[in-house]
Amino acid sequence: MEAKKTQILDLCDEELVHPGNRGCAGCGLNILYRIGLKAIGEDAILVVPPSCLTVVQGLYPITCSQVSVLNVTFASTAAAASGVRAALRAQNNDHTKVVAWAGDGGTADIGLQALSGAIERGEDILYICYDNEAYMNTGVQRSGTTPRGVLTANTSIGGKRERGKDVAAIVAAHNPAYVATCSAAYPLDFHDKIAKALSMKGFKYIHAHTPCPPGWQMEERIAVSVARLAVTTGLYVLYEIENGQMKLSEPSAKLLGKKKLPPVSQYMQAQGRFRALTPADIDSIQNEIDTKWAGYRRQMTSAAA
Ligand SMILES: Cc1ncc(C[n+]2csc(CCOP(=O)(O)OP(=O)(O)O)c2C)c(N)n1
Ligand code: SF4
Ligand SMILES: [Mg+2]
Repeated sequence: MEAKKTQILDLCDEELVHPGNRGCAGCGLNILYRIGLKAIGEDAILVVPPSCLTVVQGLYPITCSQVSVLNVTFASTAAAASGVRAALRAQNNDHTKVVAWAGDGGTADIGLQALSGAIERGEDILYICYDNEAYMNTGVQRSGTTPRGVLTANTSIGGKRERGKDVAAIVAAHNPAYVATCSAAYPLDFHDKIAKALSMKGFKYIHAHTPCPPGWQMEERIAVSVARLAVTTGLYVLYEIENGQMKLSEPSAKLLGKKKLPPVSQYMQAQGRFRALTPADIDSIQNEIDTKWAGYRRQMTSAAA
């Protein structure tokens, strides 16, 4: 049976993130951090590498977070989280949750081998990657997940040449207990996926798309609507994978019933970082999206037959 979906008024009143941190206005990470901690609760140890999240959390003794946080080196997040779980096990503590929370640079690039090892070992941890699609904390350099054509501080004219890595698919290929994708435009979906993941044993992974106004070169006030467009145009797909079975989550599943999705150009034109893309580049991205959704529709039809 499907678990009841959390509505905004069901969220716990307690704030584990205080207002007044150093995150930019319109930051998608900030939205998910506040709502995510409501799902995680106080009995948790967060493991966080260098990233905008460390800036948001602040420097001891001034911090916005009401949970224990272990700051670790850039490459070691999943290995350090494994060590925290082992230390808790040695204390016979099976109630404290261990949550690694890292950016795309710390996950897709330098932290990838530690992540792969922790999944293979089946460590009992939840790993959350918030993906703002670049190294934002250090001034917007391209990361492994930066999409092709995006302009960053260290890409030349024409933007990034390579495709972005699909980290959720890389993780899913390891066959962990749970994989899900989320978006800052759907924070309650993020909340419920965290709650579900934490009810399971073994390695759980959540990949969350988070808009970043300075890095994506857009006004703060449109950040959430731009993140929502990534989902409603079919570019960024929200799903869960359990026991090897992929299931579209509600915001994406709803798109299956639509004859036509909004064009992806709406998403790209709202952001300065895509300005190097030509109309032909955008057409080719649109074709990839159309092909992907034709595949989902075929799967749905054959499952119903
Ligand atoms: C070994 C090492 N190399 C480089 C850095 C500098 N550094 C700190 S944060 C960061 C960017 C992190 O990017 P990401 O993980 O995507 O998080 P975001 O800043 O986007 O939130 C870098 C390169 C470092 N701390 N350690
Ligand atoms: S640079 Fe981007 S990710 Fe970092 S705090 Fe600002 S909006 Fe958030
Ligand atoms: Mg990043």
